[in-house]
Amino acid sequence: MEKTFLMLKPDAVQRKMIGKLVQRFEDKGFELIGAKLMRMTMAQAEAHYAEHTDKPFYGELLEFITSGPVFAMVWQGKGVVAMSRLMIGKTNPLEASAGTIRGDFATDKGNNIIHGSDSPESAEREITNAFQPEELLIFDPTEVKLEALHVN
Ligand code: 3AN
Repeated sequence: MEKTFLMLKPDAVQRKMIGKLVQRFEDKGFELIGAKLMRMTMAQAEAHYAEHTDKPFYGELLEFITSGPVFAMVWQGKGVVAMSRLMIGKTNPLEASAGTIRGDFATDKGNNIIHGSDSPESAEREITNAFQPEELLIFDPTEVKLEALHVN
């Protein structure tokens, strides 16, 4: 089953938005299989943003993401990578539609509330960078269905 790495950035934690942002993904129907408040080390930040090394904003990016606690999460579900990117909205707040997280809560390209993996391969790499395997639950949708059948 597909997984994605979502990370509420230091601005979201500071603005006390953890609850309402987690709620959006729960409401959508995805499964939360791992979550923690953490402070990214510089090494983790560099690994996370490795593809942006050449960008002019790379230094700012590292400085911001290590500036305070982040809330790192692993979510599971069908199409969770693409669908959570839709729910997050475009990087440029001028292009992020109302109703998306960035459209509703962000005004800045850098301090933009939340990160979401852009592919299942990135998700795998980003999850490994932030979580130990034993910090993640194993969620099997078929077992959940069977359990519900027993109850009824
Ligand atoms: P996204 O997070 O929407 O996938 P990417 O992968 O293009 O965006 O960029 C990674 C992060 O770099 C963004 N989340 C944003 O915080 C930062 N960023 C992107 N473009 C800029 C920019 N022009 N100036 C400052 N920061 C930027």
